[in-house]
Amino acid sequence: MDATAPPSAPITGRPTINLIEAQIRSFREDGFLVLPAISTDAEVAKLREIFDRLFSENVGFKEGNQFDLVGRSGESGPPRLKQLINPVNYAPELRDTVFRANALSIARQLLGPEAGPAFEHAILKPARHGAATPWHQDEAHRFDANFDYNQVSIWMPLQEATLENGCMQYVPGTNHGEVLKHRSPGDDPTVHALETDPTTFDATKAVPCPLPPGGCTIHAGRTLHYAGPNNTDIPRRAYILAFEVSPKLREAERKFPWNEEKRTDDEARKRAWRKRGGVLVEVGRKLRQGFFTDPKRLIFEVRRAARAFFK
Ligand SMILES: O=C(O)CCC(=O)C(=O)O
Repeated sequence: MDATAPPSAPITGRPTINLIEAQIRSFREDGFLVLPAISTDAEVAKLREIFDRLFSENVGFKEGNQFDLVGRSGESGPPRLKQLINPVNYAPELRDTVFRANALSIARQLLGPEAGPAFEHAILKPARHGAATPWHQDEAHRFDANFDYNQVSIWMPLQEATLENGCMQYVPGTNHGEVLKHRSPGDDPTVHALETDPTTFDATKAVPCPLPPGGCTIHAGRTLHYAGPNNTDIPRRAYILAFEVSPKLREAERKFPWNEEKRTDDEARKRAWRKRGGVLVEVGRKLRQGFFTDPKRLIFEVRRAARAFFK
């Protein structure tokens, strides 16, 4: 999913879990891993309340940070796949969680000690009419194709995740390939989501990953994944923390034309908000996060800001 602004979330708690060698090997081979628990029951119950409030109050909408991933511009009707970018900016109590401490520790085991938070998001598939999240690779969403990315996403459901409500599904081994051709669903560039061209992979190899509340899946930036529609009477909520090592400028040029074509309503709202002074808020959030202390990160951030400005 899109990484537009880093969360302002120092991580203070101590991790309570560690991966073993076999899990690290399995992640490297398959591009994903499933853990039965990364948080506690009490924390998950509290997070459910927080996210239900953030989604019902539509926080971040004017900043372009809350939107329907599969909605079309001008379409009326209830959203079918709501996403909130960097919820920690709207609920500071999310800064200090067992989930965050464990997720960072796991990310460092998988990516190396220099890995840090990249961004975070929450996804709500409403009861009965929650839409499928199309097949995609997260790296395809990256705004600047001319960097090499090394990232992991740690996906935690806030209730049981099942095939019926849209648990995560992965195609093993796709983490070793290139970024595949993507497009906007229905070839409509006003839709935020991306989908992989279905002729470029074999979806019959998908592995569904049902989970208890507070369990997690971990996937790499190129691992192909999908989550089905929510056909149950209960909303399917997920909280996702993404980590990365500072992206490095590539030698060979690369293009993600599907992103150049995008014309989403949330991006228009974000641009308008930045012009009204939101850009200062964003810089403040990045400063708090320490994004300007690592020279490689700084090059990446400055270049990204310049591209967003001149787009
Ligand atoms: O929660 C979902 O439906 C999809 C999540 C996803 O695509 C991701 O975390 O990269």
